[in-house]
Amino acid sequence: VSPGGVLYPRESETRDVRSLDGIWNFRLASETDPLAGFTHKWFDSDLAQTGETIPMPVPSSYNDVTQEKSVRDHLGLVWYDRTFYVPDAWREKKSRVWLRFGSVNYAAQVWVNGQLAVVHEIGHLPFQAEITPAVKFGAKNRVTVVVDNTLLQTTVPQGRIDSIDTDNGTRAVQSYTFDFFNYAGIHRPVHLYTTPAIFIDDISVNTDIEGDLGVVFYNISYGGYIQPASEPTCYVDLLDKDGNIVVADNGQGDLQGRLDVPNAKLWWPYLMHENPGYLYTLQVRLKSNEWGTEDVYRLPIGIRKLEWNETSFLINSKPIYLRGFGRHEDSDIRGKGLDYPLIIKDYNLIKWIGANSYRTSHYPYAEEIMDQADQQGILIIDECPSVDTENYSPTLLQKHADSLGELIRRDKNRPSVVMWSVANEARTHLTGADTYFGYIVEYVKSLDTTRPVTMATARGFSEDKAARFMDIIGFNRYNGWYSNAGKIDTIKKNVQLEAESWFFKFRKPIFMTEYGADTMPGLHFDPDYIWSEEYQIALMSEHFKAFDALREQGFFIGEMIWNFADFKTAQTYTRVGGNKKGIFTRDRQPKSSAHHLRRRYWALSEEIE
Ligand code: BDP
Repeated sequence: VSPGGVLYPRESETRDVRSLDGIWNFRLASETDPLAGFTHKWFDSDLAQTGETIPMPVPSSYNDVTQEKSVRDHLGLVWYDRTFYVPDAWREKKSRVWLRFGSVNYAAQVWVNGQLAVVHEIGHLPFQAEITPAVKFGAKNRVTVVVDNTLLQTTVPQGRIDSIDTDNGTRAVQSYTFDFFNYAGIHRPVHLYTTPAIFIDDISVNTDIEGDLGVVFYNISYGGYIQPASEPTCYVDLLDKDGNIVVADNGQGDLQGRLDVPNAKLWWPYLMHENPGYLYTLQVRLKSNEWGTEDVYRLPIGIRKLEWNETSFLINSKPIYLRGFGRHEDSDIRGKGLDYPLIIKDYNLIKWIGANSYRTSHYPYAEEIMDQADQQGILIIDECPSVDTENYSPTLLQKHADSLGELIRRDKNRPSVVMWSVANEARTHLTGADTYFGYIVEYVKSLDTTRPVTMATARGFSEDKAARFMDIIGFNRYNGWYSNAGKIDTIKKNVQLEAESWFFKFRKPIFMTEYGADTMPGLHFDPDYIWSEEYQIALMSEHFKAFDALREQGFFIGEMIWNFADFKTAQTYTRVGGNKKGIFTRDRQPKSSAHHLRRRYWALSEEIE
């Protein structure tokens, strides 16, 4: 993990933020000479001289935007660039200038005016660099990004390059076992922003509850300080939702401290309180006397307390039952590109259906999506990009750990994040899985002890070697689908038996992280028959019976259906236009199952909360 923080760019009286989103220039690497962009320095020269570009939206995946298969199925490098102006006023203020990417999938190298600015590997995570020395103030600048979507056995997630025989000779193709399309490109917003010379680099917050008292522990780090100036001092206030100061700084100027909030308004999940997702603002002011500068950053925080034991998971001392989904960042045209209307539509659907949670299967979601979870009180199982993990190696372990390190650095202050998920369906029966996941969990614990660690397990409880390291055990199982397709009378017993087996083996809270059935909207069969809307409902109802029986036993803490919405996958004969296990279609219209789930989730909420 690169040093320093990755605080989301926020405007303040000391910080400017500009968006570099829009239409960028784009081109694929040359097919005959894939490295031509490097040898001919496409990042240096006027691109018009080195080849044709096409317009490409940022943020977006590039795959589905054109009419070309060569773009959709491209393997390897693609190049993006655009120009932007840097105001002269930024130089006058002696600002530092930063460039930040919300995420680029999978690996990226970035130049500003021909100077290498930053490299980053692993998609779905932000990265940034100070670019002050490279920018031209009061003038036009160029940013160039080369993106590589190649997945190998040592990337997170893993993939493989195969060679296939075609009519025109052999061709390298990307293969992967995970079940979602390997969309690529600049997926999330790009920001240019400034900080003062001495700046707030990172903020860590933990909260606790002592009776009516909310307690906020904070730890601030700064950057840009050069000796022998006297060290900067830090002032921290807490503001309520309306912007009133509720706890003023004690005036000591310490970087670490504790704020006591009498009669604190707690952060509650959706449907457990009339004001779910109550957020305070931590206002941090860093002052440097000798330099005469100040930096101000305002971080939204929620006051809540998590606890877990052998049978339950509690928020603010109340046991929680998770009603939710596995999801994907996925939609028509933009693929995994951030889309504001889609973000809000999805939360509206989540609330319409009465859910209180979801898992960010199978990678970290955009910060703009996470912000809404904080604000609307949706509980998040925050998953790193490790899916179908196998072929355990030291290189993979290091990168997997980095993905978690970067995820925790990004999301550690979010009240909505209530568990870390270290993998989806890792091949935990393989030799080495125990040492590997032992290390991974220890690493997560070294960074955060306030949240439980989990994993969406798919191996059986007798062969799995990793569940013992988890605080909470999630399992994925496709009863009535991949096993016993069409035979719903096998579901209830099997789900119950498996959940009980996990519990009695490990004495930890258990939840079902995936179950479901592919369903073609509009396909009807009575009596129910696989792929029909009737079958999806019947399969769900059998699961509900098992869940209700399990809830009575006291250790079963939640159900998450696979999937919230239909999504695109690689081309295979088991997928019709992608995975169809959504209870919403890909364009977010309800299948019959959505109404069925809605009745259950609302009834559960009334019964439990
Ligand atoms: C599970 C995976 C998920 C798949 C799902 C399915 O965790 O990514 O989409 O199966 O096959 O094994 O629908």
